[in-house]
Amino acid sequence: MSTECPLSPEVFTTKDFRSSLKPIWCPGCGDYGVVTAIYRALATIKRPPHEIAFISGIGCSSRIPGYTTAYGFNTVHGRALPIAQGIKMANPDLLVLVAGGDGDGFSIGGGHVPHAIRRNPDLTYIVMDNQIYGLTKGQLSPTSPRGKKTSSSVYGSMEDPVNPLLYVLAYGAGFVAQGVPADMEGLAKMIEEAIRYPGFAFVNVQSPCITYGDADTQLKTQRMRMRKLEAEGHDATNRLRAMELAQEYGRTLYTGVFYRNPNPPPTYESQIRERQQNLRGETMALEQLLSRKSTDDENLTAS
Ligand SMILES: Cc1ncc(C[n+]2csc(CCOP(=O)(O)OP(=O)(O)O)c2C)c(N)n1
Ligand code: SF4
Ligand SMILES: [Mg+2]
Repeated sequence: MSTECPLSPEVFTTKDFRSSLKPIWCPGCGDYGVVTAIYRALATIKRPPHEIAFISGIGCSSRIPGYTTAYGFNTVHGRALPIAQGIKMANPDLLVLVAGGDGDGFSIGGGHVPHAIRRNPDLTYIVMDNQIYGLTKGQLSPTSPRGKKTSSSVYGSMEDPVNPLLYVLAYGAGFVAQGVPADMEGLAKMIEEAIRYPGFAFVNVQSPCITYGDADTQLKTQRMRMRKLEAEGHDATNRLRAMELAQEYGRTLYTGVFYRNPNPPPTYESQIRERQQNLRGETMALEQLLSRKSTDDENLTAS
């Protein structure tokens, strides 16, 4: 794709990615911090907004594409990943970001996650994990802790939560990280790294819901609870160790890169490109295909 843009790539700042829409999240919602981290990451990537497509599902968190100047598509609940994959296949040169909530990604959309991972398109998937259905006024989500009392579980949840980190690691995601808006610098850096990773990259953001979330998930508490993987000396190329650490989800608040595949496999779109090139010359022209179809139809009617 042409990078002809009135702005020189050298001068991109966070402002170039901030749209004129004013976010309507509750004051204090963690998603404000996530969108700020995304602006910062995009400013370092230096791709103009018209080369970026930002796809989301439905939820408070899924409003995020509208707050950026990238092309945006606020799609259907749980269907951001299939739509993003289609967009990436149609135009592999676009930088495609996907975002949504824990409900969007691991409840209604949970079935799409393994298939996106095994195809390995070059997408960055950011989940704002607030352990609640925020938009629909605070019901249990797939990541709500056991015992959580909500409008849909007045006596407390009787289910164990899904572990998003272990889930994506188990299916083979090449880049897996977790961040918190309380550590803006760390979050922006890991989103940048996720975008730069050539393949499916997943960032779980513990993004507090101030309205329906628990006190121990809020920004102030995050600052005290977070433990940076880098400071713990974690080797992000060690997948088994990453899986061990990921088991601490819901107990220890690890932040940073859990896993980065040191030998990224080919992306889905690069394999498609290769196959198209290999098959060039063997494929039938459209007129040939259509005339063959009408002959087949005539034979079928005659028989
Ligand atoms: C097919 C369908 N089912 C249910 C809904 C209702 N609905 C909208 S958002 C949502 C859950 C949102 O939770 P989450 O994805 O965690 O996002 P959050 O609002 O917490 O950011 C639900 C159940 C819907 N819009 N479409
Ligand atoms: S309900 Fe929760 S998730 Fe939704 S905007 Fe308000 S604080 Fe954020
Ligand atoms: Mg949620």
